[in-house]
Amino acid sequence: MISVQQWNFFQEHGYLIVENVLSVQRLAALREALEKRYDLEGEKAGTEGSTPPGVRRLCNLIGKGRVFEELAIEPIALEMARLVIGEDMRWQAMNFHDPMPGDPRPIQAIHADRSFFKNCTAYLNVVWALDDMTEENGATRLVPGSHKKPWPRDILDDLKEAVAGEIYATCTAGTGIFCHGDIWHGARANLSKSPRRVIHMGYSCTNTAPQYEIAGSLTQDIRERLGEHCALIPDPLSSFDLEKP
Ligand SMILES: O=C(O)CCC(=O)C(=O)O
Repeated sequence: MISVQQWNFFQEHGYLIVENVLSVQRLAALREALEKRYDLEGEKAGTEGSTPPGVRRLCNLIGKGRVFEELAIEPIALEMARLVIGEDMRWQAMNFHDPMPGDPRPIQAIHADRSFFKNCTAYLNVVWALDDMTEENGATRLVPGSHKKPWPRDILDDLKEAVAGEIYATCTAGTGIFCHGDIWHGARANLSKSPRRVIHMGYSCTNTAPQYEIAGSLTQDIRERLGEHCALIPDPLSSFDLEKP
């Protein structure tokens, strides 16, 4: 349950870090499922979305295993998404992001997620830390309070350098980092020798197209298990106008 203090913090700063959400067992199951899936997908891994150099990526994870399905309906994430977006909200994406240890290339430009999605009026990105996140291994950078400013894409050009006021979301494995759709943030390179794996999960308003075909990827069995959570499934991609305005 999100406390009033946590909600006020999120509104003021544009992010909230909640530690100890995922148990040790759950973390182990998620890591194992991701490794198996990564091997299974081989060269196709991440291709439904983006495949940045030096990053092991998997996309559209919701229908790719029970552990992912369960993470997509994690109560604290749904509670937070409903506070940010409203009752009528949808899944927008679920991606695995693993910058390879020692590879300096995977520094993401600072960005605000909502700026990428046409007609999107409300967005929440939940970054689930599957390993401890440290300054050295590339804890996500965040610019507190920037969700109240214009979007980086309007004013910055592919900015990979440090931004004034940025902090690193250092935390323990099992933490949920809740990011307002307008907060300036970015993934960083992992300059340590061990993995720094996250899953990021996007929730959006109903106007927002999913990042790839989610509805068509969910089988009848999955839908039966999801029950009332099927209300979170976005409309098929084909029903959205994806042309630029
Ligand atoms: O891997 C991370 O640090 C999070 C990246 C992220 O939130 C994003 O790509 O929007």
